[in-house]
Amino acid sequence: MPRVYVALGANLAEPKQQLDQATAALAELASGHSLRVSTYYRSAPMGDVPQPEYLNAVASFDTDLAPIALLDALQAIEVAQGRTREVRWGPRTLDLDLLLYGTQIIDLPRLQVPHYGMQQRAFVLIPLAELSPRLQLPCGTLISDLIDADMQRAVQPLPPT
Ligand code: PH2
Ligand code: MG
Ligand code: MG
Repeated sequence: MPRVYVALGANLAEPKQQLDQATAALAELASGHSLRVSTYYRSAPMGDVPQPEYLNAVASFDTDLAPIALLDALQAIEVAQGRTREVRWGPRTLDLDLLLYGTQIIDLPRLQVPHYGMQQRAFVLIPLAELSPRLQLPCGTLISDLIDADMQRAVQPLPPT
């Protein structure tokens, strides 16, 4: 059964509650008790749209769902949590991005895996490395080799409550 990695992001409507609720929904997609979730990290918004800071995390789990069925399930969770059609790079109640699906490379109109931006984004790589420090991308790149000191400084762990 493939292990999948999903990036979570929120910057509207109580971001911490959005991530907590999304985590509970992801548990329903996970086989057995395979769901793991990173620390939540605060970061400044990437991109040119003025908007509140983000809360980001990464989840991993094992699943029987095929890639498109998983994408549908992730989008249904986004919609259930109030996601509407919005501007690209703009604010959102919840964003769930499929980062990795086992070791597969997927290039479909609706789904590109590995996620196209993940290699450059501190708010993805830092929580990903927290969950799986020795993880490799399908191309063989170690994610730990993509992280530098600037990235470490770009995210602030949210203290557990
Ligand atoms: N998502 C965006 C745009 N900008 N910035 C941060 N820090 N985190 C995000 O998840 C994010 C962003 C649109 O998906
Ligand atoms: Mg998205
Ligand atoms: Mg995104």
